[in-house]
Amino acid sequence: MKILDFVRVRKIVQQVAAYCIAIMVFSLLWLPTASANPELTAVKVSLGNSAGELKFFPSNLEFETGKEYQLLLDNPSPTKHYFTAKDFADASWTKKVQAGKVEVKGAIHELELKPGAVAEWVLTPMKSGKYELHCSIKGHKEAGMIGEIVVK
Ligand SMILES: [Cu+2]
Repeated sequence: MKILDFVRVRKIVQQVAAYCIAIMVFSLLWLPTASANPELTAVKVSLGNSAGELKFFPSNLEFETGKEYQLLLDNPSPTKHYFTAKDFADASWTKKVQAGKVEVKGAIHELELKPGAVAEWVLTPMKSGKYELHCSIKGHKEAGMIGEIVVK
């Protein structure tokens, strides 16, 4: 009888442990998106890369009108870059741009990101079309720091 109890208790302990591990793994998987608003669609764009390539990663972005996006920009490169998409910005409604502890409200046309910087641009594209994206630093656009934003 006692041995049976012991076996039962051990089974329960094992089950609880398995649940705990499952919950831990689950929460770890969710951690990167836990702070993000679930209503927003996150789109990540890197301005250059650590190798110093003059490109956007990715360089082709797709959006849908009327949908709210969280455009997550980062600059992993050793030089500063711009995310310039004036026509796209004009065709969108910007809720905010957040960088560090500063939140900027209102119309935004381009963002400058220094090396290692990250910024969040929350916007809703309002007009479909094809828009140009480029970096405004002299010579970067010509070197390939250009992209296309398609709004459907
Ligand atoms: Cu650049």
